Amino acid sequence: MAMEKTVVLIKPDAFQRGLVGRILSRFERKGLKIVGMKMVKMSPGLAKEHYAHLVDKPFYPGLEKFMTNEPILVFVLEGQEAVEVVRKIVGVTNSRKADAGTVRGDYSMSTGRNTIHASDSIETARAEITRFFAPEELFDYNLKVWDYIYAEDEKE
Ligand code: DAT
Ligand code: MG
Repeated sequence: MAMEKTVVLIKPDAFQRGLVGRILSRFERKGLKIVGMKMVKMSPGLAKEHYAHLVDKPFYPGLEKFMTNEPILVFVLEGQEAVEVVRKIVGVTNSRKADAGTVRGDYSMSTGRNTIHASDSIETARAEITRFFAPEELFDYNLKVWDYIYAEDEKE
C-alpha cells in the first residue's frame, strides 16, 4: 500500500458528448483527491511523446489528429494505490470489452473514442505529471475528509 499520484485526461469525445462532469464525479465519489487540474490543447509534439508507444501504429495519425484538434481536461488524482484504482475505474482500452460500471464500459462503444486516458504504471504517472504540470500547478492541501476516507493505518 502506498500513496500515489496518477494522471487522467478527459478526451475531446467526452467534451462533445457532455460527459466531463459525470466522469470527474466518479473519481471524486471514490475518494480520490484532486491535486491538479486544467484544460489544455495537446500539441502534435506532446502527442508523440504521450503516445510514444503507438507512433508506429497505422492508427497513430488519426489518434494524434483526434487528441490535438480540440481541448482536453487533464488532472492529477492522489490516493492509496491510485494508479491501479483509477485504471480499474477507467476500464480496458476497447470500450466494447470494458466491464459495465467502468467509465469506458458505461459511456463508450469504441477503442479510438474511449472518452478517457489514465496512467498505466507508477513510472508512467511520474512522467505524465511532469509532461503536463509545472510544480506550482500541483497542490498539497489538506483534504479534511481524509480521516473518513482512510483508517489510521492507511493515511501515509
Ligand atoms: P489505454 O488508453 O487503455 O492506456 P493504449 O495506451 O494502448 O491504451 O492506447 C492509447 C490510446 O490509443 C487508446 O486509448 C486509444 C488509442 N488506440 C489504442 N489502440 C488502438 C487501436 N487498435 N485502434 C485505434 N485506436 C487505438
Ligand atoms: Mg495507455
